[in-house]
Amino acid sequence: MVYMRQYLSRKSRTIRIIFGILLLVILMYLLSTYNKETNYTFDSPIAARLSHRERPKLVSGLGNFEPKQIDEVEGPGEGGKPYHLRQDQQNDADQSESEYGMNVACSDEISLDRTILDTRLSECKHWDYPENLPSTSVIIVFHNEGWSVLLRTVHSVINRSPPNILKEVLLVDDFSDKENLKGRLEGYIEQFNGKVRLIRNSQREGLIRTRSRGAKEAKGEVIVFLDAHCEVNTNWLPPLLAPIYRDRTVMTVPVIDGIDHKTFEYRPVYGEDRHFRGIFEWGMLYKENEVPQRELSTRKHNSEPYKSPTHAGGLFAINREYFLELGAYDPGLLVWGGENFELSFKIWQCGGSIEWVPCSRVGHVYRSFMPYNFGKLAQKKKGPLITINYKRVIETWFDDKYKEYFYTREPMARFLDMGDITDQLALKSRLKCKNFQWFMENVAYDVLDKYPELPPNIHFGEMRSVAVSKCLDTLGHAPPSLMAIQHCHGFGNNQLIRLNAKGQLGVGERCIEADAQGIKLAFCRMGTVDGPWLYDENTHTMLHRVHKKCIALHPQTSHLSLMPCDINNAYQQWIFKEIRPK
Ligand code: UD2
Ligand code: MN
Repeated sequence: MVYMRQYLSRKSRTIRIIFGILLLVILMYLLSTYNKETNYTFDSPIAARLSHRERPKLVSGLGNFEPKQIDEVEGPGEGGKPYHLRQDQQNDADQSESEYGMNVACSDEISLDRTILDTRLSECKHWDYPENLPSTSVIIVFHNEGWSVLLRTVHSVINRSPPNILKEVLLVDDFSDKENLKGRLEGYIEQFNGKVRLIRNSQREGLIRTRSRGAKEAKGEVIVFLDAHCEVNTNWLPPLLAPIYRDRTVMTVPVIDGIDHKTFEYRPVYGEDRHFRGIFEWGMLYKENEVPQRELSTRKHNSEPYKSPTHAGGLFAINREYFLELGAYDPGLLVWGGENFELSFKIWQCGGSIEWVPCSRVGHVYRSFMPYNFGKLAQKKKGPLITINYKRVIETWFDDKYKEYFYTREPMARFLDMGDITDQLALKSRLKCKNFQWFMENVAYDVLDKYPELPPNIHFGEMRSVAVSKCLDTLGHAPPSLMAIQHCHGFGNNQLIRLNAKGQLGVGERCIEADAQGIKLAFCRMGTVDGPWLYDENTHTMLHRVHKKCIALHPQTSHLSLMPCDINNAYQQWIFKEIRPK
């Protein structure tokens, strides 16, 4: 009995001690969260948006991740300044520009660890993010990139990412044939002690499939894709990861600054107070539009993330498993183009969202031209690959009404073979994805303001002169530029003229207009789909209703201009002929 009592009192003492310790732990925890709440200057976007129910997820507190200080360094291209080669290096510069579409000779002179301009809003330095952000694989796919440009991308990621969050940089070589990329790369990346990993395709797959492969092979919880000619800016990674930490179905996109392809100058893309987001026109050209008030007003601070209908393609972060659950990219999309829309529509329509993150900045070199061909994959296809990709995307994700706008803008696409999209449609119904009308009303509500619904075409094809049997042609010149007359080649392209039911005459997304100099290719007036033209099916003349004159070809000079209409003059007569893809 005594023994029993002793036992009980010992037991209750233990219980009291345990209880005391527990109380102390709870007290300390409360004290520490109290400190966390009061210590930071700004509401963190993540803390601010976490509801009370979600808050316990924030197990390890908040951190700011800003570098202590950034030293000023002198040297070529330091601080992101432009670097100009000496006169006697000009040959190398020209040679590398024609090989790579950028001045790799200039890049070669600049340190792989160079400093760049911090282009962020000053507010950005004050945000706090969860300390236990998801581990991240940065995936860089490349095909025949310049050595120093590719490796500066890698160095910038290593130098400017928190080491405990950056799981790896995964380089995926899409079958490059340049000797240095084939031979020296393995040796070079040894200095990163396994943090940089390299895998290679055994045949050319194109960037889209190569990215999907990278996603499968990556080890991080989140994957971030970068083009192979980028430099990430100060503290770029935590702000990209925080929204994904909050919600794994958010894809995040950094703001893309420009790196000059001739001088490697690092330049901020827009001024302090302006925010842009990704939209599209009906020919599926990617466009950026100032963020509408409806979206801006949902935020408290100017540097907070905002929602965007789509993205440029190259640079973004996404939860790896979520990306794979969405089927990665449609494997039927080949090489280049349209994959940005496919992923965007899929994410939004199937329950996820896209946010652009002003506090995450990454520089990208826009090349002067595309230095590679599309390889064997493209040769097997009939017709232009990019348009085929677009067709797959719109046939999967658009409603019928919107598909018509695409075919009005890209009439030849109707005749292209896009392959089988059964799997894509099955995924769409399995994930119970919403229709395109929902997307247009709730997400991409600014698209129709800029690119209204398109009236049907009355004619499309080549516009041939009855007098000389040659065709109206843009000569591939950028607007504003004079139109000309050329041998009819029957391939469309610069000779694919469209006339719509509201009198707009155009080539692709551009319009044909007339002024004192002649008949010109011009930018269409934003937000309009009409025009001044009236085609007479009987006399074959093209009347400008405002000037009350007709398009005429000069018999001697072949110059095109407006002249008083003369229905019997063959130099004012035009025949439309429909073109089919060859
Ligand atoms: C833009 C995107 C790009 C991609 C493309 C459409 C940005 C800044 N860039 O074109 O990421 O979405 O639109 O598809 O948004 N590459 C390969 N295999 C190939 C061709 C290219 O691995 O067959 C690599 C290339 O080395 C580069 C990346 O893919 O690292 C993107 O190619 P790009 O830079 O030529 O595309 P870009 O910036 O013109
Ligand atoms: Mn690029």
